[in-house]
Amino acid sequence: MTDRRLNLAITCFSTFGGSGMIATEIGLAMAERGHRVHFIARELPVHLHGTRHPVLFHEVTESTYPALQNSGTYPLALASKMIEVCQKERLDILHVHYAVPHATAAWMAREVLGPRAPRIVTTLHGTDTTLVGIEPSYLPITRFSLLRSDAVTTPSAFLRRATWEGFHLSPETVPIEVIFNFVDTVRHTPRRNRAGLRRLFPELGDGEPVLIHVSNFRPVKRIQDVCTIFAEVNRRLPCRLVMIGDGPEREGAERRLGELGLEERVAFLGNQEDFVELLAACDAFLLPSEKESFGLAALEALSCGVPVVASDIGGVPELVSHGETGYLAPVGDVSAMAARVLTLLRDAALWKACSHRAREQVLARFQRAPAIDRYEALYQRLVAAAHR
Ligand code: GMT
Repeated sequence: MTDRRLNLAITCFSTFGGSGMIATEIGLAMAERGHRVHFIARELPVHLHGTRHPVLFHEVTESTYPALQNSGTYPLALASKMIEVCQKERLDILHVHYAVPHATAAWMAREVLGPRAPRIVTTLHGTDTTLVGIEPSYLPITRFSLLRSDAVTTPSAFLRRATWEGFHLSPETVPIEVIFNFVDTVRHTPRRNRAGLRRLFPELGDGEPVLIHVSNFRPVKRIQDVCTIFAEVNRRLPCRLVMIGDGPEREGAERRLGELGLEERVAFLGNQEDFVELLAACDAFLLPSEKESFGLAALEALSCGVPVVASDIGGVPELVSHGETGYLAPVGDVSAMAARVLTLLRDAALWKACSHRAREQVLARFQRAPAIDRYEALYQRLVAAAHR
């Protein structure tokens, strides 16, 4: 059977964050390949802003009826929008990113649509398995929604294992395909242009190292560890820190760095749509997270040839090779992480070798096109099976 032009809808969170970014990239790549692509979401996903690709956006709107305030009607409104779009568009595939509550909304929609329902693909991203999904209030319905998905994927082998364990599932009950997250290696390419860093830090000395952290500043990211590592490195080797992203832990970090008298050495930039030039000019990426199913921002750093110093947890060892493209240390071991950063920064030959290998490994394992091929093949397989 020859491959067909697919009619595909994607649901994701629209804000900054890796899951929305990957979902958007998949949609855009499918549109580039000639498929008809819809996004069903609360708002236009940030990474879709300004796209020249012909994708269709369907906004999920919730009731403002007073009795329903704070009653969590988003999953119902989402399921209703999925039903509406499916009925109108005769979708082949509904690909939901982040299981809670997207996989459950997709299952509800499918129940209503009956035989006309599209195939459901669920991509788990991280805390939907390791934190929220396994909370007692969500576990039974999330587990059921995974069992009812036609295909489930994870961005790392770690998350696949964690999903089977956390939800008491098995390869027999829910087969899970690992499709690594990916990066645009053309956009994220090594270029050591420090002009942007100089604008941030007018006093930046030639050769003065700059560290960077990018995240949603949630507790799992251990932002205080970023501060401690930076303070420790800076004590021995004056350097700077760029903090990109926003979230609940940002204020505490700003306060702490202020108390340490380091505010002049740190730039908090908040959420940024395009920071690749700054990232590529930095000397080390810090990711001391408590949990991390993958670590997309670290992958972007590696693609730019920036070595990563991170916690040895979750899916991180699948993308950072200890001693080759960066260093891993136990969660919370800020002294070890600071020592590793110093080793890298003080040895130019070592830094260069790490940087080179980081780029090489990303080119070999995390390019966009092969990952998109895998998703496209998965969709085609599901559609072909549905027509048999
Ligand atoms: O799960 C989350 O906390 C949010 C999610 C996101 O939307 O960014 O992050 C997860 O998905 C990313 C994309 O697959 C991964 O790169 C992150 O490692 C993962 N976060 C965690 O596992 C904490």
